[in-house]
Amino acid sequence: MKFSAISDVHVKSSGDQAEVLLLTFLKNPDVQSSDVIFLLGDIFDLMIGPHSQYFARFQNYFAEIRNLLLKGKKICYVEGNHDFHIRNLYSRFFQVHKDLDPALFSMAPSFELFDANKKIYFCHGDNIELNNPTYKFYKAIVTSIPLTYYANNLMPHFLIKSFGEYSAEKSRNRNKKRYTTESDLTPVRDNFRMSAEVFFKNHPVQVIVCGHSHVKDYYVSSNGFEYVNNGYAQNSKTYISIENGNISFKPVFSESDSLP
Ligand SMILES: [Mn+2]
Repeated sequence: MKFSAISDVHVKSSGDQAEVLLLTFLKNPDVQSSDVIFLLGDIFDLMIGPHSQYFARFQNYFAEIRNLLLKGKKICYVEGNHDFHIRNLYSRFFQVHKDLDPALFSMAPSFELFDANKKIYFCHGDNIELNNPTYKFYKAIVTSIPLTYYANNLMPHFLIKSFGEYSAEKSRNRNKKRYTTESDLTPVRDNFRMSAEVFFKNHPVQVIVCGHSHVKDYYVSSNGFEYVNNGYAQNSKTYISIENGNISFKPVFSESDSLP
């Protein structure tokens, strides 16, 4: 079996470089020949709640998802910390597109598959990350029952949009600071390797695929598992391919694509 996975694309608006990358990934013939396509969170920089405005704002993306589903492709989506409370958005998508098979699309906090004698675990990465109490607190709040209800039923779309523009600016500055030099990357990379080790102890699998850290990494543990992270997609310009249990990074753009 062949699996293709991407995360942390952080599409802000239609037509930006991140969207070009995402659409090129979804149209890539190698990706389209996969048995399952995994979208592992933070695909969008801000998508919260089931607002149908997203269908118009990101019409190219939804058109491509429609194309893939029409071809019978399976898509698995894990919500990230920038794109969440979107389960009902996809329910609406399938209500509008009644010709599509909703069984081809799954959304879950993580996915576990068995192929080529390997148990492969797919997640966003925030669920396994250790040593980030501020983030854990934030996550507990935004996924709490009252806020989930608010995001799904009451929160107006324009409020999310203006909040997003504000927080995107903040995270741009933070990412610039945090992820530019090697000395800055190493602690994050090592914390994720350690997080994978701790996860593995309680949950033995052969492959752990995640994102969230924005640090691209492939690590073979002496305990007998592999950990792979595609990093910040706009930097790496790659995706993760797992074919018959063999893991590789593949370029999103082929020679014939015009590179951004
Ligand atoms: Mn994230």
